[in-house]
Amino acid sequence: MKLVLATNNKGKVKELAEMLNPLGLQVVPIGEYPGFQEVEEDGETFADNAIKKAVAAAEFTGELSLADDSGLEADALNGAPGVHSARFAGELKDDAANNRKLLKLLEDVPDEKRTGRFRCVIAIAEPHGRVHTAEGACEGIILRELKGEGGFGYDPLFYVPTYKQTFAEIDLKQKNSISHRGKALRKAVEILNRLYVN
Ligand code: ITT
Repeated sequence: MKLVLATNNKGKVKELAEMLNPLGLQVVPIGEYPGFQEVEEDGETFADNAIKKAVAAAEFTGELSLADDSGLEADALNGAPGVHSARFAGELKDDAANNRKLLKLLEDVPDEKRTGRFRCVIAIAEPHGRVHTAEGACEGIILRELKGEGGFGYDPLFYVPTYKQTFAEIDLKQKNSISHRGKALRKAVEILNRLYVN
């Protein structure tokens, strides 16, 4: 059975594939379906947007589809960038510009108030059928400067106290073991195993 990954974010694809490939489903990125139009992510919650992306992909491809909507919430910014994480600094999705904007907004925020979390909602949609969701969160500290070369997005600013490292300093397997996406994915894998894996 095919499982379409309804994301154009290469960082997400790597992390999702690492955990989904062992299932025995045929995991196919949406990029392999020419003509699929990126949906407008105008939902108020991660769940709204994840469902919208998964349903659009399932209807376009006629295959079981999985989408991820995720983002970083800074407590000192009342939860921003949140659902606007990908385009925080402007219309283009620009990780470097997003990180610069976040650093600027948090410039005067003292260390003890630089708390935040990544959140992720994964939606799995059948073509014209059921939709399932699974969520995960990971608490951390937003640093004052970038640290580490790996990962994507806000990873170099997101410090995990238990590892004493940022998400950009740990490897993909370690990140999946504690991250928002890893937690949501483990729940999604349970759903896939129960309902769709023979
Ligand atoms: P798709 O909609 O195609 O999946 P996207 O990047 O636009 O790709 P989102 O709308 O869910 O996806 O935005 C998620 C943004 O949140 C992402 O672009 C990063 O800036 C940030 N983000 C989410 N998970 C992250 C992670 O694990 N590490 C670093 N940044 C992350």
